Amino acid sequence: MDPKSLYQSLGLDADALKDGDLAVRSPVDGREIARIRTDSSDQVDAKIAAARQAFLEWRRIPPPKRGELIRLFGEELRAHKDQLGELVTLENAKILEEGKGEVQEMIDVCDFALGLSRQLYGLTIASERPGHRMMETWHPLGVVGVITAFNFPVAVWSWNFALAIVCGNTVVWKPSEKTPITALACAKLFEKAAASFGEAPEDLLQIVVGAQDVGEKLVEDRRVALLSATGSCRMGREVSPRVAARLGRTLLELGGNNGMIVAPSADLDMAVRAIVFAAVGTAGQRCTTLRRLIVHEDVYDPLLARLKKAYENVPVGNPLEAGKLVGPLIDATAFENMQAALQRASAEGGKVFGGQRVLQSEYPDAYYAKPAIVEMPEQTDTVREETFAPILYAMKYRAFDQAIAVHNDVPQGLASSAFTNDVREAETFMSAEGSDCGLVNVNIGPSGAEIGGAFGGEKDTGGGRESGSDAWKSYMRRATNTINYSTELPLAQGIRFGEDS
Ligand code: UN1
Repeated sequence: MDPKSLYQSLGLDADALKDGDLAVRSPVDGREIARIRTDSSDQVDAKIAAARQAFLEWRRIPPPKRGELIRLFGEELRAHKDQLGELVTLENAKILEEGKGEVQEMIDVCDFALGLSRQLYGLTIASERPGHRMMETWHPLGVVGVITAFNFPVAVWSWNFALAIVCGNTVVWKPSEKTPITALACAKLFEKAAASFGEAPEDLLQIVVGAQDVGEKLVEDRRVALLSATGSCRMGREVSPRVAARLGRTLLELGGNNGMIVAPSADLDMAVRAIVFAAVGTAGQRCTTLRRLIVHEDVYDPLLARLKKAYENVPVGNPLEAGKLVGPLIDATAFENMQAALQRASAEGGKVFGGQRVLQSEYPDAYYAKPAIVEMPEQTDTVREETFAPILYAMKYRAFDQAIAVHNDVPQGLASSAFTNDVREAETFMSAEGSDCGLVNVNIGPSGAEIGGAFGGEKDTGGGRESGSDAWKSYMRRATNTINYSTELPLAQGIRFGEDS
């Protein structure tokens, strides 16, 4: 579909997307596809105020009813899955299959949040005092600020949004300035859902468009009760202390440097498929992308030979065309960073396979690259760094505990996996002495997590958890209630205060 028809099919006013100050280019071919209006400081301020006002109303709506609004939003997403998926591809250049997969991830989290809206359970607690009862109640926080990255322009927002809304919050969303159109399309679909819901206050969702200064407004504003931010470790290091200084809450999803251990007992057919999907999928631009391969010396040569063959044949090209598995990098800077990392790795003794720019004459303003494998003599500083590109560093190991040590010897701690059919190795990898990551997989790759689990990681990855399990608790505040239904007033810890003993 041409961009204009695509915008219209999602309810966007195509003409209004022409006169803004922010030029949006499609990484598919580098062409300008829209001009979006950015928000001034005053506008951001007004949007936060509007979201705060809407919160005062929304928090009164019973959670299962709030779930109904998310159910309706999920229906809009189902009805527009193909169009929104295509817009994701146009704006971010992941292949269509993955663009639609991202929308499916949104639908899944809406279903999850709907169920959750009837399960915001608190504990009841045995009181030490007679005639007393204790319990926990969970209440909404207020305005949740959500800052998202270009690589999952809509799914990661939806994990935050669907949960935040059923928990009774309102949301101010700052999408990446590289992918604002998909955000505006999501807002339109949500508007439709809110219209059929009928009782939603306006301003439950506010979108703020702009660069770092807009994000900083959310960071500094005390009305933003929780700031959920996805991006680089560098960004997290800037954001976290500033929100902490105003004693606000953060939920951080930062960089990953995800590894896989391949043991001698591994099913190599499965391992090859898992590695290729996890390392080259989304052109290596997932935070869960496989970046480090730690292979037992007995299977290293056959595995590497098979991987190189697969890499040679992987179809790189226009992500809107059927049959392509790897689209371009997001922009020139991403390509330059990739080349610089390959050069550094090579200077550190790495043998580079692939990695060169392709399709340059066809797409002079887009950055298609062959995915690269770099065979490293050891884990060097370059390997310890996350480069957001399809580079897979391969290293050998001899003993499993050494493989775990190498695996954990990076600053980040997001996703990890081991391919092994040895139950001792598998269980050790998942034990306290094993992987130090937030996502620890056996016989599947590190990427492509389902929404039902809590998503996030440790160390420089920031410690946040989003999406499934009990991640909803980050979007609520807990009140501990003690109720006295007796006619006495006993004090806890048996204290007697001014009474005759
Ligand atoms: C991200 O790259 O920011 O597990 C999120 C995955 C996807 C989400 C990735 N479900 O790869």
